[in-house]
Amino acid sequence: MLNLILFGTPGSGKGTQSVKIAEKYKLGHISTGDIFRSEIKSKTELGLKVQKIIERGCLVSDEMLIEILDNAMKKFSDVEGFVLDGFPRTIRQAEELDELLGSRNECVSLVLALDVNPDEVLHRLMKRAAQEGRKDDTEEVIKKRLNVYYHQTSPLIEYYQKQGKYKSVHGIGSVEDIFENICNTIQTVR
Ligand code: B4P
Repeated sequence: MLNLILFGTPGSGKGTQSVKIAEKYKLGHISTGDIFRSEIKSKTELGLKVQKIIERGCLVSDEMLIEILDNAMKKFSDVEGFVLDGFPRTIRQAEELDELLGSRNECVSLVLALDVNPDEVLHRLMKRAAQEGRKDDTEEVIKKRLNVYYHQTSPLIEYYQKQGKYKSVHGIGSVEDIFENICNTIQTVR
């Protein structure tokens, strides 16, 4: 099984590249952000709980996340692994992911980090805000999300470097060129 984590700041291209990776390598694509947006849209109990948190640019609590991930994984059959997009985002989520995969006799194969500078991120997300109107894509909330990333999520870099699983890919350029670099990096663990 190939279990990949797509890692990077908000707006680094995780969602964009994950879709392509899942298709090419026949992986189940799990985007925790997409799951939350769908729950919010359908006004489910979970959606109502997380809406305000997401609109403020904060992280949803770790307690909720692992159950959501476990349920999402169970929905896939006939896949050759998973590409996790937006998960884990804290050390606790990473530890729980290791446990969950361990219980299935699997592990994280590779953490692929998309390296994009904050100015480019802001530019991309402001552009998306104009096109899609996501409530968490205002300048103020984007800055908050970047701040949350540096404080709560970036410690994962060291966590996965210690396991020898962290690889960084240049994340600026055309979607196709970045995808090609990602595929070359994936080949090193296959
Ligand atoms: P996400 O949906 O994961 O939001 P994101 O980090 O902004 O990534 P996204 O996939 O949207 O952007 P992408 O980089 O692909 O999370 C939203 C919120 O949900 C979080 O803030 C949090 O509140 C909550 N949440 C989710 N997971 C959680 C967890 N594990 N724990 C706790 N809370 C959680 O793309 C951005 C833009 O760039 C797109 O418009 C795209 O078209 C563009 N782009 C992509 N590649 C490009 C390129 N090469 N060049 C130019 N533009 C490009």
